[in-house]
Amino acid sequence: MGRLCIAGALTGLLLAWAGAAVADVFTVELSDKWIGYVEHRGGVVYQRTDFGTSGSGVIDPVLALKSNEWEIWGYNNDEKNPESPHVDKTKTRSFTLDEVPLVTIAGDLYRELLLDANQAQGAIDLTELELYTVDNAPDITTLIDLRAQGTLVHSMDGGGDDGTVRLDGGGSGKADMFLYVPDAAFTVFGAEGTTNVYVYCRFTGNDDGFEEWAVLNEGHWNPELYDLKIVQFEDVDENGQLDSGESLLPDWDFDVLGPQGAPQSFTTGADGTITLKNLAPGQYRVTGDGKNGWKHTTLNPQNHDIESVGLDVAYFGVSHGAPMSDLVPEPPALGLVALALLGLRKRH
Ligand SMILES: [Ca+2]
Ligand SMILES: [Ca+2]
Ligand SMILES: [Ca+2]
Ligand SMILES: [Ca+2]
Repeated sequence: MGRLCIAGALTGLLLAWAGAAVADVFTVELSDKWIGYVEHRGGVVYQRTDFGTSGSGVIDPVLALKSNEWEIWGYNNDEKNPESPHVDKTKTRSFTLDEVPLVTIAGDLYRELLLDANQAQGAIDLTELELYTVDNAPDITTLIDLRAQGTLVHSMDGGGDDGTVRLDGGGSGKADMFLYVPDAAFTVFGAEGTTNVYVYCRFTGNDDGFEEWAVLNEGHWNPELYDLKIVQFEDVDENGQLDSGESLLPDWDFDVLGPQGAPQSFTTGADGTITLKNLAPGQYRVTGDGKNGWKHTTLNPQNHDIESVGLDVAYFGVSHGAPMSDLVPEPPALGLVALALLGLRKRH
């Protein structure tokens, strides 16, 4: 699935969310290193991360699955979810809302959960995720009871939609995703300390244990959510998309005109990108300066709206050769080829 397809899926998701009755099947590719996060269903944020968990001492597991089966599922409670054969009883327990860290995003409060998936080969899909609150009841032992007695906080699916979040999994000790849920979405019963939180999840494509949900002792929150990332790539096949094998290009200039007024100039770094941090909300007009002997293969300039959260990555493609209107194309300069090769290095 190409990156622009991801954006299309996101757009479809948002349209489906806005329309409420429009059914949609979509996959959010958090396994794609360039996609930092998406906003999903009522302001819930799924953020890709490489956050290290081994030896940090700050991770407190609440639900773990440890099966190697292709499809696995479970939820947390003190009875260790006897209904599911996949639950790791040593790392699964009930927990209450006061244990879930609060973080602030653009002035709004969110609750933070962390997922560390593990996968030997390829990607693993989180196909179902439901969060519930239940008043002072840590021992619900069937999924039917949980869905009947719990107050729904968030579901990836619903309204006829079927969402999937694809993760690369990686090894143990490296988390895959932060989940940020608006604090206002949680129904609090008597007190946060007696409001139990349930996480129900289902994965497919699994080939290796463990999948583990945890809370941190302190909220983590990555401020990159306010950022706009500009990506300059060599669009070899001129299809307007950054495809596998295409290079990221350092030392390309861009002008950015933000809501504050005067345009500013930036140059792509060694990784072929520019990241503008902590932006004020508003519209940003990004113009690629281009270079002699190259032509644009994507829209230039591009307008990007920075809101509280969103998918703020601007892809700019160029390819060798003069614009179509020129009759005599120039051969690529060796220096530019060398720069392009530098851009081949992937970020990790
Ligand atoms: Ca992992
Ligand atoms: Ca689903
Ligand atoms: Ca696994
Ligand atoms: Ca391409």
